[in-house]
Amino acid sequence: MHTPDSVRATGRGSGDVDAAPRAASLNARSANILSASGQTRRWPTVTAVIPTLNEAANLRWLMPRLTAVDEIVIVDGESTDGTVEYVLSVRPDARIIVEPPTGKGTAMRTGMAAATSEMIIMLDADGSMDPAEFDSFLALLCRGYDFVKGTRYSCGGGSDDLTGLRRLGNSVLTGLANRLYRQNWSDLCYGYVAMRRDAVERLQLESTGFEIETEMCVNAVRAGLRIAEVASHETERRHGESNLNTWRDGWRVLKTMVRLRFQRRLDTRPEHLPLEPLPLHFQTAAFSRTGTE
Ligand SMILES: Nc1nc2c(ncn2[C@@H]2O[C@H](COP(=O)(O)OP(=O)(O)O)[C@@H](O)[C@H]2O)c(=O)[nH]1
Ligand SMILES: [Mg+2]
Repeated sequence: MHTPDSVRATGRGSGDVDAAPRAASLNARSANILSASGQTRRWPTVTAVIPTLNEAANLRWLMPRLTAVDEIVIVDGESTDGTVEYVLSVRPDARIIVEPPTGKGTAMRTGMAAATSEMIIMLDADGSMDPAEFDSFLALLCRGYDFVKGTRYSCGGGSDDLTGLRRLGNSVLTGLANRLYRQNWSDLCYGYVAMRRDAVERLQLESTGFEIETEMCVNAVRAGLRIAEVASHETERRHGESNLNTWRDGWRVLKTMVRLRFQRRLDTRPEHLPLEPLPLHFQTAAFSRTGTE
């Protein structure tokens, strides 16, 4: 994993075309919100972690929509299409980590380790995952869940991107994971995921490729994390080709979930705190705040 000398952090500058809406949005996030019980609660800080491999064309769609986060971490696999230059031209405050293109899993682990906010949201750079859904993930984390995974198979979710073969493979792998780990998930192989930053270490991730999504889910079980699914709609990748190979990566997912099933449990949290209801004011703020248009 790459160390901080490859991290570039720059201050906000005049080239930041979205500075005004973002500033307004961040003010809304950091404002204290009066709860029903009269106590004030604060939105947690949020880092978006985004792996990129030649995604400049797609980032023209995504970057202007990343208004409601406190930190953006881009882990770039030495893109040759101007990905890094584009990000810095519109978001000079983004943190960019460049490392060899050894797989999405490696990139995500690097990004999670670099994130500094209380909550982390992971999404692809290809424009298939909409930041307008951030609040659905964050609301569940705020209630006390540690790990919230998007699902394209519950009411309100969907996919324009899955081929028939991938859909079948995902369904078989999800069913198997549910058997092996006694879960009731509806979608295993989906990379739109959010977690508390203190969950990162507990997950003890080692994957290098697309099987990282499976490893995150099954290690969340093995570590005793509180897991929730939330509906998400995946659109088609906007430009370019997927880097995923259905057979090769499906096989890696299968091997990962079977291998981990027979390893010792990870350190588990002794007991869960009760889930908190979200006060009404907090909910209202959650669903009116994301400025993505
Ligand atoms: N840094 C880095 N990012 C990668 C690598 N492989 C894939 N990605 C990124 O991971 C995300 C998911 O990849 P994608 O090709 O969209 O896979 P799909 O969503 O499963 O079709 C995209 O944002 C890619 O740019 C890699 O080796 N290094
Ligand atoms: Mg994708």
